[in-house]
Amino acid sequence: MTPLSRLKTAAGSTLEGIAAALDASPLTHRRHRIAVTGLQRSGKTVFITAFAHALLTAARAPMAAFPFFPWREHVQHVELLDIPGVPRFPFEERLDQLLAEKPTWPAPTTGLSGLRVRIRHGDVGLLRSVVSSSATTDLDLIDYPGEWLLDLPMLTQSFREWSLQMEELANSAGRLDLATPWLDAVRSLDPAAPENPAELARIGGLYRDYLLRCRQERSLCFVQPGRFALADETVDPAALFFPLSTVRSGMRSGMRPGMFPAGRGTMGAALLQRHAAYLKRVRQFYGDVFGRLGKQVLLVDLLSALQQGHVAFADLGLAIRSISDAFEELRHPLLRMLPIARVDRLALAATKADHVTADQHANLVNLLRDIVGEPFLLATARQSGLMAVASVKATTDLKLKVNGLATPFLRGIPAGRDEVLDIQPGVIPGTIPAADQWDELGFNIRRFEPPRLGAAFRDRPLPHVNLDKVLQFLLA
Ligand SMILES: Nc1nc2c(ncn2[C@@H]2O[C@H](COP(=O)(O)OP(=O)(O)OP(=O)(O)O)[C@@H](O)[C@H]2O)c(=O)[nH]1
Ligand SMILES: [Mg+2]
Repeated sequence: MTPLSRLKTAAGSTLEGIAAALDASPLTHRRHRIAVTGLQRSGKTVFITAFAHALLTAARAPMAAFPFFPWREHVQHVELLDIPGVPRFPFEERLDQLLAEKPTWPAPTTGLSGLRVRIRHGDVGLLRSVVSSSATTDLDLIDYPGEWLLDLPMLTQSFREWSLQMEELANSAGRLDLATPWLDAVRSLDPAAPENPAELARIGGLYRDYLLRCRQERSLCFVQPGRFALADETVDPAALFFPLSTVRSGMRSGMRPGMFPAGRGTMGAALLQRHAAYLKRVRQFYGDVFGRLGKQVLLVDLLSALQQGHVAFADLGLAIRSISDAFEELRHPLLRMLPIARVDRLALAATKADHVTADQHANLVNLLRDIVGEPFLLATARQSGLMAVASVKATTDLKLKVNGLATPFLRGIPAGRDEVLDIQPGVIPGTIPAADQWDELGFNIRRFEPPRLGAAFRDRPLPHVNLDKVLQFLLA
C-alpha cells in the first residue's frame, strides 16, 4: 500500500493531506525538505526560528553575521509560507518572544507545525558549478514535540521485544524505586483473564506516572511510549498500554513456561491491540511526514544530560543510539517497514554550544561522536556530519585571570536571574566518562536566559554558533 492510499483510508487523521501537501511541488521549484528532529527540549523550536530568520535576513546582512549563505549575491526575494495542509509554525510569535525587551525561550511544543522558506534566487545551482533550471528553492521545516521521536524505535520491535527491554530498564538501579507501584500492580495481572478496561486503565495510569516521574524527577529521557510522557497531554484511558513480556501473540509453537497466549477478549489481547493501534499512529507520522524528508538535522542536548550526571547521560546515550539505529533499520530496503526516503544528508548537532566556552566545542563534537557510536557513523559516513551548534547564542566568551592564569569564562544571564554574570563552565570530557570518573569531572553547565537582542536584530541573523555550517552541510 502506498503511503498516500494508506492516508486515504486513515479517516479522521490529523496527518491526512500532509503527505500530499509535502509532495505537491511545481517542477520549476527545487525543494529541500528538512526534518528537524531531536528529543524533548533539545532545541528544535529555537533552531527553526533562528534558522528561518537567518534565511530571511542573511543575504542583506553583513557577511560576518552568517558567513555561509550560498545564494548571497543572487537572492532576489525570501518569503515565509504555509505548507498547505500543515498548521503554520508560529514563526512571528517565536521571533517576537526572542526579540522582546525581556526575551523568553519558547514553551514546549505540543503539536505538529511547519514553515516553508521560499527563496527566489538567480539561475545558479547551490554548488555554483551546477547550473540549475530552477530559480526557486523551498526549504520546508517541520516542528513537533520531541517526545514523538522516542516512539520511532518501537516500530522495529514486537510487543514482546519492547516489553522485555522496558522491563529490564525499569528494574535498573536508577529507575526501580519509581517503577515499583506499576511493577507491583502488573505482577497481579493475569493476561489470560477476561479484558477489564478499568484495570487496564489503572495499571496504565501507574505506568504513565512512572514515565512522567522518570522525566521530571531524574531527567531520564528514554521513556516509551513518548506520547504518554507529554505531561499536559490527556491520554485516552482506553488507549493506555504498558509492557508485559509474558504476553505473546501467535503462540501455537514455541511457547515457554510462564507465557500466555493472547486469546480473544483477554487482558493480553487488549494490550496487544492497543500497542498495535499506537504503532499505527507512529508509523503514519514517520512514513507520511518524516519519511519523505531527505535531509535531516538531529539535535542532541548533551550538555544538560552531562550536568545531570552519570545515569541521565547514559540514558540519553541509550535513547540516541536506539533512535539512530531505528532510522537505519527502518530504511533498510529489505524491510521496507516505512516508506522512508533516502536521507542524503544527516547533520548531527550538539546543541546549546554556547553553554560552554569556544575552546570546548571540539570536545563537545567528540562526545557526540562517542554517543552516536562509530558503527552508525561508518555506515552513514558519506551523508552524516557532526557539529556543535547554538541556534541563539546567549553568552559571550571572555578570559579572566584565575590565580594569575587567563581562564575562559562565559558572560550571560543565568537562568532565573536578572543580571549578567561571568561563569566558568570548565572543561567537558571528549569521550563518554567511565562510571568511576564522574566524581573527578570539573565542569559546571548552567542554562542561560535568552540574550537581550532587541529590535535591531529584526533585520539580521541572531548571534549563533555554526548555524550557517548546518545550512552549508545540508545543501552543499
Ligand atoms: N543558550 C541556549 N539555549 C538554548 C538554545 N536552544 C535551545 N535552548 C534552551 O533549550 C530549551 C529548549 O529549546 P526548544 O527549542 O524549546 O526545544 P524543543 O526541542 O523544541 O523542545 P520540545 O518542544 O519540548 O520538543 C530552551 O527553552 C532554552 O532554554 C540555544 O541555542 N542557546
Ligand atoms: Mg519545541
